[in-house]
Amino acid sequence: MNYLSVEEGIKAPGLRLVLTAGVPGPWGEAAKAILAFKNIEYTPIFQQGGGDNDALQTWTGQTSAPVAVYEDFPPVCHWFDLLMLAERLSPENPLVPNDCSARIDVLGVSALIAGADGFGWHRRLQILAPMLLLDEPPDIALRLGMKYGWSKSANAAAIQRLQAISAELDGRLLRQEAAGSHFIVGSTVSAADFYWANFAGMIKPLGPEDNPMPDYMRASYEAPNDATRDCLTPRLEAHRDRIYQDYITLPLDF
Ligand SMILES: N[C@@H](CCC(=O)N[C@@H](CS)C(=O)NCC(=O)O)C(=O)O
Repeated sequence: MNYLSVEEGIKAPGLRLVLTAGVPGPWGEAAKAILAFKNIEYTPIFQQGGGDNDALQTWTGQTSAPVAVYEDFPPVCHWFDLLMLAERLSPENPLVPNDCSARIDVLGVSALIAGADGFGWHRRLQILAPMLLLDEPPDIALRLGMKYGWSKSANAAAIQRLQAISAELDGRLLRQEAAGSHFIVGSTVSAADFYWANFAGMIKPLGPEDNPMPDYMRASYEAPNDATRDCLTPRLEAHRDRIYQDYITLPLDF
Protein backbone atom coordinates (compact mmCIF):
# COMPACT_ATOMS: atom_id res chain seq x y z
CA MET A 1 0.00 0.00 0.00
CA ASN A 2 1.30 3.48 -0.89
CA TYR A 3 1.05 6.04 1.87
CA LEU A 4 1.19 9.82 1.72
CA SER A 5 2.86 11.68 4.57
CA VAL A 6 0.63 13.63 6.95
CA GLU A 7 1.83 16.87 5.33
CA GLU A 8 0.75 15.58 1.90
CA GLY A 9 -2.47 14.15 3.33
CA ILE A 10 -3.55 17.48 4.78
CA LYS A 11 -3.59 18.93 1.25
CA ALA A 12 -5.24 15.90 -0.40
CA PRO A 13 -8.98 16.00 -1.29
CA GLY A 14 -11.74 13.59 -0.25
CA LEU A 15 -11.37 10.93 2.40
CA ARG A 16 -7.96 10.43 4.00
CA LEU A 17 -7.37 7.34 6.20
CA VAL A 18 -4.38 7.40 8.53
CA LEU A 19 -3.02 3.86 8.99
CA THR A 20 -0.15 2.22 10.83
CA ALA A 21 2.11 1.58 7.84
CA GLY A 22 3.54 -1.87 7.09
CA VAL A 23 1.52 -3.84 9.67
CA PRO A 24 -2.08 -5.16 9.82
CA GLY A 25 -3.31 -3.30 12.94
CA PRO A 26 -6.76 -4.73 13.77
CA TRP A 27 -8.44 -1.32 14.13
CA GLY A 28 -6.98 -0.16 10.82
CA GLU A 29 -7.73 -3.41 8.98
CA ALA A 30 -11.33 -3.33 10.23
CA ALA A 31 -11.69 0.26 8.97
CA LYS A 32 -10.20 -0.68 5.59
CA ALA A 33 -12.47 -3.73 5.23
CA ILE A 34 -15.56 -1.68 6.12
CA LEU A 35 -14.69 1.07 3.63
CA ALA A 36 -13.93 -1.50 0.90
CA PHE A 37 -17.26 -3.27 1.49
CA LYS A 38 -18.98 0.06 1.07
CA ASN A 39 -16.94 0.98 -2.04
CA ILE A 40 -15.65 4.13 -0.36
CA GLU A 41 -12.31 5.27 -1.76
CA TYR A 42 -9.66 6.86 0.45
CA THR A 43 -6.07 8.04 0.39
CA PRO A 44 -3.86 6.12 2.86
CA ILE A 45 -1.76 8.32 5.16
CA PHE A 46 1.31 7.14 7.07
CA GLN A 47 1.37 6.64 10.85
CA GLN A 48 4.32 5.06 12.61
CA GLY A 49 3.07 2.53 15.20
CA GLY A 50 4.26 3.58 18.63
CA GLY A 51 6.13 6.56 17.16
CA ASP A 52 6.05 10.25 18.09
CA ASN A 53 3.80 11.10 15.13
CA ASP A 54 4.10 14.83 15.88
CA ALA A 55 2.54 15.98 12.61
CA LEU A 56 -0.41 13.62 13.17
CA GLN A 57 -0.85 15.04 16.68
CA THR A 58 -0.98 18.57 15.26
CA TRP A 59 -3.44 17.58 12.53
CA THR A 60 -5.81 15.31 14.47
CA GLY A 61 -5.15 16.04 18.16
CA GLN A 62 -3.88 12.50 18.87
CA THR A 63 -1.26 10.01 17.62
CA SER A 64 -3.01 6.63 17.11
CA ALA A 65 -4.35 5.09 13.93
CA PRO A 66 -6.75 4.71 12.24
CA VAL A 67 -8.03 8.24 11.74
CA ALA A 68 -10.44 9.22 8.98
CA VAL A 69 -10.53 12.81 7.75
CA TYR A 70 -13.24 13.63 5.22
CA GLU A 71 -12.87 16.93 3.35
CA ASP A 72 -12.96 19.73 5.96
CA PHE A 73 -14.85 17.67 8.56
CA PRO A 74 -13.21 17.13 11.97
CA PRO A 75 -10.91 14.07 12.11
CA VAL A 76 -12.54 10.92 13.51
CA CYS A 77 -10.22 8.79 15.65
CA HIS A 78 -12.59 6.35 17.32
CA TRP A 79 -13.97 3.13 15.78
CA PHE A 80 -17.56 4.24 16.41
CA ASP A 81 -17.20 7.66 14.75
CA LEU A 82 -15.33 6.07 11.86
CA LEU A 83 -18.12 3.53 11.36
CA MET A 84 -20.76 6.26 11.51
CA LEU A 85 -18.83 8.32 8.94
CA ALA A 86 -18.69 5.29 6.64
CA GLU A 87 -22.45 4.76 7.08
CA ARG A 88 -23.05 8.41 6.18
CA LEU A 89 -20.81 8.30 3.10
CA SER A 90 -22.34 5.06 1.80
CA PRO A 91 -25.81 4.45 3.27
CA GLU A 92 -26.67 2.07 0.43
CA ASN A 93 -24.46 -0.73 1.82
CA PRO A 94 -25.39 -0.52 5.52
CA LEU A 95 -23.35 -2.30 8.18
CA VAL A 96 -25.43 -0.90 11.06
CA PRO A 97 -29.16 -1.73 11.02
CA ASN A 98 -31.84 0.94 11.36
CA ASP A 99 -33.97 -1.19 13.66
CA CYS A 100 -33.13 0.08 17.14
CA SER A 101 -32.83 -3.31 18.89
CA ALA A 102 -30.61 -4.75 16.18
CA ARG A 103 -28.63 -1.48 16.16
CA ILE A 104 -27.98 -1.78 19.91
CA ASP A 105 -26.78 -5.35 19.38
CA VAL A 106 -24.45 -4.49 16.48
CA LEU A 107 -22.94 -1.46 18.22
CA GLY A 108 -22.73 -3.19 21.60
CA VAL A 109 -20.99 -6.26 20.19
CA SER A 110 -18.67 -4.04 18.14
CA ALA A 111 -17.74 -2.11 21.32
CA LEU A 112 -17.01 -5.40 23.10
CA ILE A 113 -14.55 -6.23 20.32
CA ALA A 114 -13.01 -2.89 19.25
CA GLY A 115 -13.82 -0.47 22.07
CA ALA A 116 -11.81 0.64 25.08
CA ASP A 117 -11.79 -2.26 27.58
CA GLY A 118 -12.78 -4.64 24.77
CA PHE A 119 -11.22 -7.72 23.21
CA GLY A 120 -8.53 -5.87 21.24
CA TRP A 121 -7.71 -3.67 24.21
CA HIS A 122 -7.16 -6.60 26.59
CA ARG A 123 -5.30 -8.71 24.07
CA ARG A 124 -3.01 -5.71 23.47
CA LEU A 125 -2.21 -5.59 27.21
CA GLN A 126 -1.04 -9.21 26.91
CA ILE A 127 0.92 -8.54 23.71
CA LEU A 128 2.82 -5.69 25.39
CA ALA A 129 3.59 -7.75 28.53
CA PRO A 130 6.77 -9.57 27.39
CA MET A 131 8.37 -6.22 26.51
CA LEU A 132 7.11 -4.29 29.53
CA LEU A 133 8.23 -7.02 31.95
CA LEU A 134 11.86 -6.65 30.79
CA ASP A 135 14.24 -4.89 33.17
CA GLU A 136 14.66 -2.16 30.57
CA PRO A 137 11.55 -2.06 28.34
CA PRO A 138 11.98 -0.50 24.89
CA ASP A 139 10.69 3.09 24.53
CA ILE A 140 8.04 2.08 22.02
CA ALA A 141 6.53 -0.42 24.49
CA LEU A 142 6.65 2.10 27.33
CA ARG A 143 4.84 4.64 25.18
CA LEU A 144 2.15 2.15 24.11
CA GLY A 145 1.80 0.80 27.65
CA MET A 146 1.22 4.29 29.02
CA LYS A 147 -1.22 5.14 26.26
CA TYR A 148 -3.32 1.99 26.51
CA GLY A 149 -3.48 1.41 30.26
CA TRP A 150 -0.89 -1.33 30.82
CA SER A 151 -0.01 -2.35 34.38
CA LYS A 152 0.91 -5.69 35.93
CA SER A 153 -2.55 -5.98 37.46
CA ALA A 154 -4.34 -4.96 34.23
CA ASN A 155 -2.28 -7.53 32.32
CA ALA A 156 -3.12 -10.24 34.87
CA ALA A 157 -6.84 -9.42 34.66
CA ALA A 158 -6.93 -9.33 30.84
CA ILE A 159 -7.56 -13.07 30.43
CA GLN A 160 -10.84 -12.90 32.35
CA ARG A 161 -12.17 -10.17 30.06
CA LEU A 162 -11.01 -12.05 26.96
CA GLN A 163 -12.76 -15.20 28.18
CA ALA A 164 -15.96 -13.34 29.01
CA ILE A 165 -16.11 -11.62 25.62
CA SER A 166 -15.25 -14.84 23.78
CA ALA A 167 -18.04 -16.69 25.65
CA GLU A 168 -20.53 -13.94 24.79
CA LEU A 169 -19.63 -13.98 21.09
CA ASP A 170 -19.56 -17.77 20.89
CA GLY A 171 -22.96 -17.99 22.61
CA ARG A 172 -24.43 -15.44 20.22
CA LEU A 173 -23.14 -17.35 17.21
CA LEU A 174 -24.56 -20.59 18.60
CA ARG A 175 -28.00 -19.01 19.01
CA GLN A 176 -27.74 -17.45 15.57
CA GLU A 177 -26.86 -20.80 14.02
CA ALA A 178 -29.92 -22.35 15.66
CA ALA A 179 -31.98 -19.55 14.07
CA GLY A 180 -30.42 -20.26 10.67
CA SER A 181 -27.97 -17.34 10.47
CA HIS A 182 -24.18 -17.31 10.15
CA PHE A 183 -23.90 -13.68 11.29
CA ILE A 184 -23.35 -12.36 14.81
CA VAL A 185 -26.50 -10.22 14.67
CA GLY A 186 -29.55 -10.67 12.44
CA SER A 187 -29.63 -12.24 9.01
CA THR A 188 -27.15 -10.03 7.12
CA VAL A 189 -23.51 -9.10 7.54
CA SER A 190 -22.91 -6.19 9.95
CA ALA A 191 -20.07 -4.18 11.42
CA ALA A 192 -19.89 -6.69 14.30
CA ASP A 193 -18.89 -9.46 11.85
CA PHE A 194 -16.23 -7.22 10.32
CA TYR A 195 -14.75 -6.31 13.71
CA TRP A 196 -14.63 -9.92 14.86
CA ALA A 197 -12.96 -11.15 11.64
CA ASN A 198 -10.25 -8.52 11.99
CA PHE A 199 -9.64 -8.83 15.73
CA ALA A 200 -9.52 -12.65 15.83
CA GLY A 201 -6.05 -12.31 14.30
CA MET A 202 -4.80 -11.07 17.67
CA ILE A 203 -5.05 -14.72 18.76
CA LYS A 204 -4.42 -16.56 15.49
CA PRO A 205 -3.38 -14.49 12.49
CA LEU A 206 -4.27 -15.66 8.99
CA GLY A 207 -1.42 -17.60 7.33
CA PRO A 208 1.48 -15.78 5.62
CA GLU A 209 -0.04 -16.18 2.15
CA ASP A 210 -3.14 -14.21 3.22
CA ASN A 211 -1.51 -12.01 5.84
CA PRO A 212 2.16 -11.27 5.04
CA MET A 213 2.74 -9.57 8.40
CA PRO A 214 6.27 -9.11 9.78
CA ASP A 215 7.56 -12.19 11.68
CA TYR A 216 8.03 -10.25 14.94
CA MET A 217 4.39 -9.18 14.84
CA ARG A 218 3.11 -12.67 13.98
CA ALA A 219 5.04 -14.07 16.96
CA SER A 220 3.55 -11.50 19.33
CA TYR A 221 -0.02 -11.83 17.97
CA GLU A 222 -0.12 -15.63 18.26
CA ALA A 223 -1.72 -16.66 21.57
CA PRO A 224 0.93 -17.10 24.28
CA ASN A 225 -0.88 -19.86 26.21
CA ASP A 226 -3.83 -22.27 26.09
CA ALA A 227 -6.16 -20.02 28.06
CA THR A 228 -5.81 -17.22 25.51
CA ARG A 229 -5.80 -19.60 22.53
CA ASP A 230 -9.07 -21.15 23.75
CA CYS A 231 -10.74 -17.73 23.43
CA LEU A 232 -10.77 -18.42 19.69
CA THR A 233 -13.32 -21.23 19.83
CA PRO A 234 -13.83 -23.39 16.71
CA ARG A 235 -17.10 -21.55 16.10
CA LEU A 236 -15.46 -18.13 16.35
CA GLU A 237 -12.62 -19.20 14.07
CA ALA A 238 -15.02 -20.60 11.46
CA HIS A 239 -16.96 -17.34 11.57
CA ARG A 240 -13.76 -15.34 11.07
CA ASP A 241 -12.80 -17.48 8.07
CA ARG A 242 -16.26 -17.21 6.52
CA ILE A 243 -16.30 -13.42 6.78
CA TYR A 244 -12.87 -13.17 5.14
CA GLN A 245 -13.90 -15.56 2.40
CA ASP A 246 -17.14 -13.77 1.59
CA TYR A 247 -16.44 -10.09 2.34
CA ILE A 248 -12.75 -9.18 2.66
CA THR A 249 -10.16 -9.17 -0.12
CA LEU A 250 -7.12 -11.35 0.51
CA PRO A 251 -4.17 -11.21 0.72
CA LEU A 252 -4.22 -8.26 3.12
CA ASP A 253 -2.37 -5.22 1.80
CA PHE A 254 -0.80 -2.92 4.33
N1 LIG B 1 -8.86 5.07 19.03
C1 LIG B 1 -9.11 3.95 18.22
C2 LIG B 1 -8.22 2.80 18.60
C3 LIG B 1 -7.02 2.97 17.85
C4 LIG B 1 -5.91 2.17 18.37
O1 LIG B 1 -5.97 1.59 19.46
N2 LIG B 1 -4.86 2.17 17.57
C5 LIG B 1 -3.67 1.46 17.90
C6 LIG B 1 -3.65 0.17 17.16
S1 LIG B 1 -2.70 -1.03 18.02
C7 LIG B 1 -2.47 2.27 17.52
O2 LIG B 1 -2.52 3.13 16.68
N3 LIG B 1 -1.34 1.93 18.14
C8 LIG B 1 -0.08 2.48 17.77
C9 LIG B 1 0.16 3.81 18.37
O3 LIG B 1 -0.60 4.25 19.25
O4 LIG B 1 1.13 4.43 17.92
C10 LIG B 1 -10.51 3.49 18.25
O5 LIG B 1 -11.15 3.57 19.30
O6 LIG B 1 -10.95 3.08 17.22
